[in-house]
Amino acid sequence: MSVVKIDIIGAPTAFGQPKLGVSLGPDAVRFCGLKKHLSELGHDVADLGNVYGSYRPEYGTHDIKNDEGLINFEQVKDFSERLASTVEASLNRNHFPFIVGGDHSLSIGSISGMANKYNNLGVLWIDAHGDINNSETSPSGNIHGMPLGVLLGEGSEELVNIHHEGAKLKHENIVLIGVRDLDSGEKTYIKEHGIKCYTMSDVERLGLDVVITKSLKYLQDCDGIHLSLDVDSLDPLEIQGTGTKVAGGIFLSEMLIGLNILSKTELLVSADLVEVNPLLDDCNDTAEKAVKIAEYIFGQSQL
Ligand code: NNH
Ligand code: MN
Ligand code: MN
Ligand code: MN
Repeated sequence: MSVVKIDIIGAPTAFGQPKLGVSLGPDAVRFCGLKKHLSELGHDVADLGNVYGSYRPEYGTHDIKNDEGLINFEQVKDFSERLASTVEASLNRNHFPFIVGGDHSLSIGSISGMANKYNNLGVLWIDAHGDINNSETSPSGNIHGMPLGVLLGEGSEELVNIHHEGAKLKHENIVLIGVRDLDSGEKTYIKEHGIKCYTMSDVERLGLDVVITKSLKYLQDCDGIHLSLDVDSLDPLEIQGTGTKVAGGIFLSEMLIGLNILSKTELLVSADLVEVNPLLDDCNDTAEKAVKIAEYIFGQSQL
């Protein structure tokens, strides 16, 4: 990619899932030299620090369910509003918002913050999971399993209407990559709406580089592309520090080859890197790998 002004935005939320520690993800990634490594690629990098909502994630509150069965609904809503405003302000300065999480519910906020500027935003969702549940289909009540559902206008109206009213994404502008653990309601939803989906078998068959190339072609008429990368897309043999590991994932070497292709498109305008949980990790190894991933998103290559 050409040189960009990257705004690192820490999103230390943990309310979308039950495991403590994921709110430490942004700092764990910073400790591995995120800003320095991205600057070395020639980009102009600012670290905007962390976005905080009115609730502290250190104190587990995982017993608060609203009447739709959503866990920590108020906390997620509050955090999403604040993150959306920070992301929108970054875009208004023509910067590249790079949101480091934090659990994946943060994408409700990050992508909602994109929606005023981009009304035809494409999304690459690299994840072991679909994250396309809603209050009706979710087996858990955990909002980190619902961001795409919310952004497509499904389920809780209050979450759907965050930052501005209505759905922020179109079904035909989403590509799921690396999925291998879908709930039954998610499978039905994906099929019914014809959502583009490269499962882990597709990735194994085609290679991630080909999958990314095809995805970019599919999204070529979008006005921008947002990458949302959940580190649980990677194989648990290589990634310890994340809350919901699923066997049979993408290996880091292959991820970097795929991201190298992605980094070449000028359509890429924003990204989330989520679900790094240092309390589940082995000596901050996952955060180290997250920095490698970030470098490749922003154009690192072996030559
Ligand atoms: N699909 C499950 C749920 O909705 C798990 C989601 N977990 C994730 N998503 N880590 O990326 O509860
Ligand atoms: Mn480096
Ligand atoms: Mn996810
Ligand atoms: Mn996941």
